Amino acid sequence: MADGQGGSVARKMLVASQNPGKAREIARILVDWEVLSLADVDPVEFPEEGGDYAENARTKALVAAKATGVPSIADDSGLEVAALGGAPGPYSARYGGPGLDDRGRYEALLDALCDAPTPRGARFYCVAACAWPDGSSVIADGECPGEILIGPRGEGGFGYDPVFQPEGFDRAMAEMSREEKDAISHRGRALAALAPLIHSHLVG
Ligand code: ITT
Repeated sequence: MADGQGGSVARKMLVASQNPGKAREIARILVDWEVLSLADVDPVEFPEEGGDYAENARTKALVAAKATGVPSIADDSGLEVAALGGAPGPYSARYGGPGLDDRGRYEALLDALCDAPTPRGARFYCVAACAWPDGSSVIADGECPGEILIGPRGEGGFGYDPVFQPEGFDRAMAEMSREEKDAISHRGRALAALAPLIHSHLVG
C-alpha cells in the first residue's frame, strides 16, 4: 500500500488478525509499511464479535492500536450467499458450528446448498479499518462478486476460496495466484480504498 510519503523509512503497522490466511494477505498488500503481526506484540484481548462488519472491523483495529500503541489494521469479512439470504455473512468464521476447520465450514456450506439451483450467486465482502492509539480511525469496504462451485478446487488462499469462483473467471479463488487474488478480492479492494484515507489522516 502506498502511503504517499515517498520516504524510505517504513513506519510500523500492526495487522490485527488472528486468522493466519487473512493476516498473510493483509501483510503482503501493505508493501510500504514495516508490518508487525500479533505474534510480535504483547497478547491483545479482543472482545467477542457481535456487530456489523464496520463495527467489528473498527473495534478490532482500535483494541489493537490502544493496547499496543502501534497503528493497526483489521478487517471484518465474510461470504454472502444469495440462496441463503446473505448468510453466513459476518458469521462466516463460525458457520456450521464450533470446532470446524476451513474445510469443515465450506463442506457445511456445500451441504446447505445441495438443492439450490446453479449458478449459486454469492459475494465476498470486506470492511477494512485502520486505527491509531489516540482512538482515531478510518474505514473502507470492498466486494468480490461470484458464485459457489459444486465442489472444492485448488489449494491456494484460505477459508472458502476453494468453493468460490469470482465473476469473470473460470477458476476457483483457490486456483488463482496471490497477485491475481489481491487484484480482485474484497480485501484487496477494501485496502486499496483505505490507502488514501490513511494518507489523508497522516498528513492531517
Ligand atoms: P480475525 O477476526 O482475527 O481477523 P476471523 O477469521 O475471525 O479472524 P472474520 O470474523 O472477519 O475474521 O471472519 C472472516 C471469515 O470469512 C474467515 O474466517 C473466512 O471463513 C471467510 N473469509 C473472509 N475472507 C476470505 C477470503 O479472502 N477467502 C476465503 N474466505 C474468506
